Amino acid sequence: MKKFTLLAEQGIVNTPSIHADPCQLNFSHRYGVRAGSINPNLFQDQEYKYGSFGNPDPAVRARAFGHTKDSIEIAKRLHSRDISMWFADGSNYPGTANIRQRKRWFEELLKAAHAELSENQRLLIEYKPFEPAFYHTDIADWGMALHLAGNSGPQAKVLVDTGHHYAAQNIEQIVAWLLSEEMLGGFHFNDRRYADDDLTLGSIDPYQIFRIFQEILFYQWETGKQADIAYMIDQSHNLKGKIEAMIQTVTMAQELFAKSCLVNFSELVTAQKNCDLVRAESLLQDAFATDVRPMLREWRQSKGIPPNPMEAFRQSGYLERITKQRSAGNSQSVSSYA
Ligand SMILES: [Mn+2]
Repeated sequence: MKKFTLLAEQGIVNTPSIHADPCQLNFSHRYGVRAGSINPNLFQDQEYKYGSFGNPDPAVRARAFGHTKDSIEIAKRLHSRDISMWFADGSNYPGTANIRQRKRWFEELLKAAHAELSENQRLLIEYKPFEPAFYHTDIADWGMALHLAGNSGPQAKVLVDTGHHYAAQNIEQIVAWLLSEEMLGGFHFNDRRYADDDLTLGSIDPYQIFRIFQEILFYQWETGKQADIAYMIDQSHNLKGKIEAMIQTVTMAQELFAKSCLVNFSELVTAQKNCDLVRAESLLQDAFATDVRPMLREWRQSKGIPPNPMEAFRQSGYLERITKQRSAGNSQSVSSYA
């Protein structure tokens, strides 16, 4: 990915897949990439059927916390800054879970997890309204995640997965509020049509991602601060080739980010002040409608990478080579809702 797009230099690592030997992940020497976020897996084992941090059984809560502690330790060894916490915890039927008690357990255990961080590490708390739980989810929205992050300590921030909202929810407004509170820690990017579909970024609604980038750039322009955000990708490609889908994602993100850079913020502020609605709206629409692909091709060439990453990848023959090599080992599959 880095060779073809210059981006995507950090990978998300799910524990416990690397429990056996974290040093296997010696990415930096082998491929010039680093382990990015470490994600404790607190949802796959049957033991977590009734929850992890919110499980009524203290032994299960202790196990979940122990795994979180181990994950933070692995992150330290890999020089990984962010530990991303996503919980499948919730319930399927009214009356079956003590919502307030579970909230207190989350408060306690996330605070305890925060205490394990080294001073440069961060705890990112992700939210999701439903699935796999279909009645209540313990961290269902950004307000709950914000409360828990604030309660945990100064190094805890909120992680926004673009697919983890109800349809029609205004995600860029959530982003603007979290930026304003200096509580936006990172993104899991993907696109969706119905629920948490984990489709390729911008495949359904590219204007949505543009509007998110525009809010970030507007914040930076207005405050003079650099937003410290981990940009991550959380997609699931069952039908598309995974590498090609990732190249699509990165090039789409570059295009949408470049478009959002074209918004003239001083003109936008003036239009907003004067309640010139059409002018303000047009500033976004014109930027979004601009074809930035020729400029990106030039930028890539200036960096010594192929102007068309997808074409270069297809011509490299890498996929055919690796497919042949790995075909025997691909019979196992792992699924995840995160
Ligand atoms: Mn996610």
